[in-house]
Amino acid sequence: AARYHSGWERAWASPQPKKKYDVIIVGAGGHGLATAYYLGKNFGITNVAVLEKGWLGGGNTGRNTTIIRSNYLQDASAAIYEKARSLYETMSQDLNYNVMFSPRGLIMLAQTEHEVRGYQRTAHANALQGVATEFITPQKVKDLVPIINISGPRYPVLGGLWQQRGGTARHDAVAWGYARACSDMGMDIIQQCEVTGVRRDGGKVVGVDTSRGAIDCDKLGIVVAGHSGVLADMAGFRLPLESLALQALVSEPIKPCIDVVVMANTVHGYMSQSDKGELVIGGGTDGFNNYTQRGSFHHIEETVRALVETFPMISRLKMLRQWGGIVDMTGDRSPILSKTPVEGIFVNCGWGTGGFKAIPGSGWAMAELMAKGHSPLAEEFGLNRFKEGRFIDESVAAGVAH
Ligand code: FAD
Ligand code: PYC
Repeated sequence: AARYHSGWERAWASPQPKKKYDVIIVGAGGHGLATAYYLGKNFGITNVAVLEKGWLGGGNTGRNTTIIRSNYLQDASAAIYEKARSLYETMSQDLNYNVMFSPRGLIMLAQTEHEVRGYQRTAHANALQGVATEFITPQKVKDLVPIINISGPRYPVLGGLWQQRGGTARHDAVAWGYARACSDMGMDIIQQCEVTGVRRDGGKVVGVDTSRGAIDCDKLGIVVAGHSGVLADMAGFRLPLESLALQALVSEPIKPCIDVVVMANTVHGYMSQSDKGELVIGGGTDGFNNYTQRGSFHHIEETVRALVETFPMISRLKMLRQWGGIVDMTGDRSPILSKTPVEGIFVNCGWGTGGFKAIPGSGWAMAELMAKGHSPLAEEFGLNRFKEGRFIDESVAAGVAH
């Protein structure tokens, strides 16, 4: 007799690597998989392999706190993040995979006069960019989040930047949905396949060395978040990035008590409630560069202490588990989507603490860049901006303390 757990179809194939592909993408996180997906969907390029050293979605894509918003200050950022947010609206239908997109609304609290001015400015910029946000009063914040303490003690709530169509999605499902769609298009997603070297013929890429042998390619996309510097080193160039751990934690599950996402950037904490009832909580990055993909006690204490002032009821909660991911930080807190000094190698990195929300827009732009050599959405995010001093400063919109 068939057992309950038998007869399941594999969502994606598990092929042996071929000798050569038109395109290899290193990293089966959301950005790598979305890049592969749009290469196939928008440009008909399907002789593609996505190589992953661990399991797909096991990097930051499966470790983040799933916040989706597009309330950035600069025009180039608003364009790519809003493209991503709008693609999230129809992602479940597009992939025929339920990614549980939940546009429940998001508030960034203003808890200093400086933040009031900053977020009012962002609301005006967003209006010009066609991104729907508004600056709301403390009373409206309280109406939206009854559990909040708006009167202090150290930092009273003075207002908030509200994005009604911001929210969350199920992070693993985003990776799984893209992976299944890529596999259905005939692409090879190869897990447990670590890239250990990049092979060049003079100034041009010709392939990679991996833990499963050498594989040739015409074009290579490096999409490995916190390990971007390591891959760039293999290819013979440097990237203006630092890698740090960013941690998060969840409480024990409780009854529904907060149905929007709240970010409190002055006290350095943010919170939403998962469908299971856990409060999903995070704060700033570790204060030193590191590759430790795990949590630490000081982080729980710092983050929860900060949030308790604004949400006193969480002082009674038990925390259930914590974890960390390695984020890739640029100096201007904006991503890099770019050609590189090596012909045929492209990088998509620098999403730092905020790239989950960007996955579909980033994949869309990176695929266009790799297929055509240029992309309007990626234009401003090239490596040349660091030489030209043309920074896209999003240190406030990043929302997470660094
Ligand atoms: P990843 O998902 O990390 O994928 C990269 C992959 O490359 C990994 O699977 C890795 O194993 C693989 N790899 C590395 N080296 C090699 C190699 N040599 N060979 C083969 N494969 C390799 N963003 C938001 O927008 N909202 C949030 O609420 C949010 N919260 C966050 C909370 C935490 C705790 C963390 C850590 C991050 C958070 N982020 C958030 C940021 C977001 O998670 C990342 O920006 C995003 O997931 C990056 O996706 P990626 O596909 O580039 O990287
Ligand atoms: O980018 O919105 C964000 C975010 C929240 C928490 C971590 N990143």
